[in-house]
Amino acid sequence: MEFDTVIHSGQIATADWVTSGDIGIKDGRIVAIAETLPGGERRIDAGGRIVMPGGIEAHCHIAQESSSGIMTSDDYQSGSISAAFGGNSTIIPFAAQHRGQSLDDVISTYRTRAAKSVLDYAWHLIITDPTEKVLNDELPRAIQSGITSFKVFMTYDLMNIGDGGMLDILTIARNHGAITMVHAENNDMVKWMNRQLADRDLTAPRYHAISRPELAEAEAINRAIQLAKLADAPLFVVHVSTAAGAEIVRREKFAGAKLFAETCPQYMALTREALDKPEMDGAKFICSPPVRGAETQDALWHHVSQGTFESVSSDHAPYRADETGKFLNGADVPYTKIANGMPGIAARLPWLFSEGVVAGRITLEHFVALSATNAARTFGCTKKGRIAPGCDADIAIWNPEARRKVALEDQHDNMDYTPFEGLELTGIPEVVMNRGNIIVDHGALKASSGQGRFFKRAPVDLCGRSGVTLPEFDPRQNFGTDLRS
Ligand code: DUC
Ligand code: ZN
Ligand code: ZN
Repeated sequence: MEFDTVIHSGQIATADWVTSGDIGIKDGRIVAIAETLPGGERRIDAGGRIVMPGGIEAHCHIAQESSSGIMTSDDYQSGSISAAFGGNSTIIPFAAQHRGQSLDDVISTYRTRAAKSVLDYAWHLIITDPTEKVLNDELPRAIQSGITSFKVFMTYDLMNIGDGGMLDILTIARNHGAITMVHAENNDMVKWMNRQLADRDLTAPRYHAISRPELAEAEAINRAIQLAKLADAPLFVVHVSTAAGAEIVRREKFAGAKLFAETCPQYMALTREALDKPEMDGAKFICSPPVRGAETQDALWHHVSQGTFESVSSDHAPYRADETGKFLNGADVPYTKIANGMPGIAARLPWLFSEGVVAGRITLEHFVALSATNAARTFGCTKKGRIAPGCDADIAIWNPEARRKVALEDQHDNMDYTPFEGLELTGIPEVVMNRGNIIVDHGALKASSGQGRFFKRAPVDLCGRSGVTLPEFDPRQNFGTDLRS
């Protein structure tokens, strides 16, 4: 067979093995893996390099308005380019429903926005208004069209759908082969803390972290899991930021819940002291859930290396530190009026490689699983996130020894700061491919706007997990039928 591209003599890293060899690519697909392969219209010498699946960034906010109407600073062009420079071949941002909006409208809005992506993309739907029509008509159709995951919120008055709303969504997801992602923080605890702080005029950025206690996350994670168990539905807990939350996830997984989870670099690379920076610079580090203390960093690393988390995702939620983003509501406003989120789509994988693999906390195989393969499995990306014949040639070639310091001037997003400024990292993705097309080549962008494609995802594969059907919830006994029928 004549190959379009042969990647020659790399150290091929997958989620379960590392070996050296060649990869043959034809028509955008991986078609051969062998000790050596002949030919190739293009031959890439990967000697001394790691060849792995391009990352799947499964938690990022791109061209998305917050519930209070603040647009992220990245659109699909800058966001996807930044992702590619960070070693990703695929992005799964959110398409957010605001109350009163139909999901058909949401999907068509994001279809237009995403037309500029340089990488392949899919969406998780954020559901804030689970009306009868949304539940019984729009969501099943969305799943049918290959959008097989939703995110729901347990916090924020404009987004929180309540426990009953969650049960409804979880049930639709279960019945139609989708997975529900959850932002788990107890809304009333946060609101109560906000009032305590406001009464005392404590409104500087540092109080953002204090207003969202670790207990609020742990309580809500536990509640979300119990709701998912009652509905016998899969659940993905996003951006776990606390040791207590991670511990609950670990315990419930071990007990058999259909449970998946992620944490993010900011919870292991930063601490809440960042919010104390002078002159409102702390606002750059406002995100929800908030960054925590140094002891949390160690605990989360422990959970990453022991397998509590499927993924380490960026939660890239970029708002510039100016009047278009963080300070849209004014330069000196209380933390409650400052946009929530920070950039990180380019830093995620280099940081995880450096602090994880190079520092000896995780194996290279585990790095591949956390950055791509597990997200592919959990979110039904059947052709992505793996180096295997038949899969899309979504590949990243890494120089594992190159060193650099993170600096704003090297970023490709549309931001005016990086929260990881000055971090010294080892390991750089030098070449990034999407469907066999080179997107990034040694620091140069080779892609043009719009060459990424939407891809349909399969019904969610529960990876053989048994699930927990509680005695109280036996659909056949209670309803005389399996709810699927
Ligand atoms: N949740 C996110 O996942 N990202 C930004 C803010 C939020 O509440
Ligand atoms: Zn969230
Ligand atoms: Zn997010």
